[in-house]
Amino acid sequence: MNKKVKFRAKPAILGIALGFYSVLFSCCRQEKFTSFVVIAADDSAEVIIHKAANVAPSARQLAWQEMELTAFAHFSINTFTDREWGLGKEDPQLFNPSQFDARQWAKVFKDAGMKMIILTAKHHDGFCLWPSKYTIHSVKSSPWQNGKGDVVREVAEACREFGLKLGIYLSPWDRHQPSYGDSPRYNEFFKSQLRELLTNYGELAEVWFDGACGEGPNGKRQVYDWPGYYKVIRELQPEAVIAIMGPDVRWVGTESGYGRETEWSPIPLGLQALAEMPAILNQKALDAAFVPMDLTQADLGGRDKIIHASALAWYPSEVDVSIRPGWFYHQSQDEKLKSPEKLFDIYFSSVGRNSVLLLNVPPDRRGLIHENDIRVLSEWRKALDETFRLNLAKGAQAHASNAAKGHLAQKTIDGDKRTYWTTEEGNEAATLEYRLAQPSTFDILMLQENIRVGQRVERFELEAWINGRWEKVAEGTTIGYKRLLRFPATTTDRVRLSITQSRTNPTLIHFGLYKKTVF
Ligand code: FUL
Repeated sequence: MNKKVKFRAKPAILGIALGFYSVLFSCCRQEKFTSFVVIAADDSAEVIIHKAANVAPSARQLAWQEMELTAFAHFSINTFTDREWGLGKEDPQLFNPSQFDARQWAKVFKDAGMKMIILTAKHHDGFCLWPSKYTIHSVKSSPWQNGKGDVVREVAEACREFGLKLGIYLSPWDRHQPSYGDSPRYNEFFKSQLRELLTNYGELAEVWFDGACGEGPNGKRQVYDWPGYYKVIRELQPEAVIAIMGPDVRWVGTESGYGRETEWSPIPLGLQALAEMPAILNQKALDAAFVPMDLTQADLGGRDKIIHASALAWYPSEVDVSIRPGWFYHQSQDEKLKSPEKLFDIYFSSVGRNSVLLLNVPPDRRGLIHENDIRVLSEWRKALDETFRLNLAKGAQAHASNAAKGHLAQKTIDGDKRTYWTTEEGNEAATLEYRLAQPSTFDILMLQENIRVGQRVERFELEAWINGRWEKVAEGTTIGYKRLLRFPATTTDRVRLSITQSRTNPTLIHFGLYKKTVF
């Protein structure tokens, strides 16, 4: 259902005429703009590959990536009508959680290791979880807290108290708002709502835009002003990433929880009228030219893709999936939750495949996270903690076939995220050998590139010294921020990692070997 929405929205969005960059963003920090590069018509394949290897995340993209695990909270009028998509005609009187407690949500998510809560401030039905000045279709027309309540405020405060970041989902598609479909008027309304959310609730780390775009009550089709929306966000919340229908974070392309085996963060970008633009030197220019597009193919950033690109941008993947069959809470699904094992598998296929996992856990009609969801989350967390408690490569003697000055192989196991191994210029293939302190049994490999300088590794393999010879135990293509591979349990005191292909000199922050103790 959801996937369809994203596709259905596409043609309308692709048709949007984007404005050019005329207004300066006073808030934009002056830093080297490396998250975007233009490919010139006469660039050789070699030049293009080198350019791709040096595209790096912006500061807000890096902070976002490092969160790894984030929570989605779908909670709204749908929670009380048992629907997934409201019609926009629901009576606000229905919204009345009996024991609403945002602190309980925050504690549950914090305990599960999540770093942010993204709340559905407004879903497609238009009902607002905050008392917006621009509509009465909100919590203020509900009996909850006698119409004086504000879900967004309570979640924001709980996030601050528990050290979590806050994100908002604001659906551009609004089935309630009469001006929807009257494009300029609705766009003004939408931007006013955005401003309320971006000014009144403290710092936001992510703004999540779905692409759904239905027909308005007036029979007219709404044309969204994406560059105008981005501008409001950059002005008011410069640290927030704009996700899905935005230029900072990309939808992985499925809601199954399973990302790609080969997942590139630098990918070709569709840009509006690139040829007409003098240059893209900063974020505001990129925002103005960005065109949301369909990014669901198997490999988005391989050599065959970048060679034909006109521009490349750091555009990392987010995996959104629900712990339950639906996005909203339905009592009928209380026994249909994903198991801790399933979530464990999803973790390897999202965080372990260079993506951020956005796991939806919908609060129930009481306004609490249901006991069954808490049980699954805590068993899942326990399994992750036990599995990754001990890096069996720690304390090993590490040696690389080539290392740049100050970047020895030992840096991959020193537990310090600021230090890393890399090779001298011109060395794109290399081998790292680890002599473990004692023979150990492991079945998981964890690798992390130093994405601050870009994503580079294209192929690698892990071998173990068994019965006097090297045996291949695992292999992969991309690494990126984090790559996890599972393989049959292997016992040895000597392993070697070969990076057989890289776009320029490879880097590695972390090399880890772990043993799964559960499931
Ligand atoms: C979709 C929406 O239509 C769903 O209801 C849900 O909010 C999901 C995360 O995005 O496209």
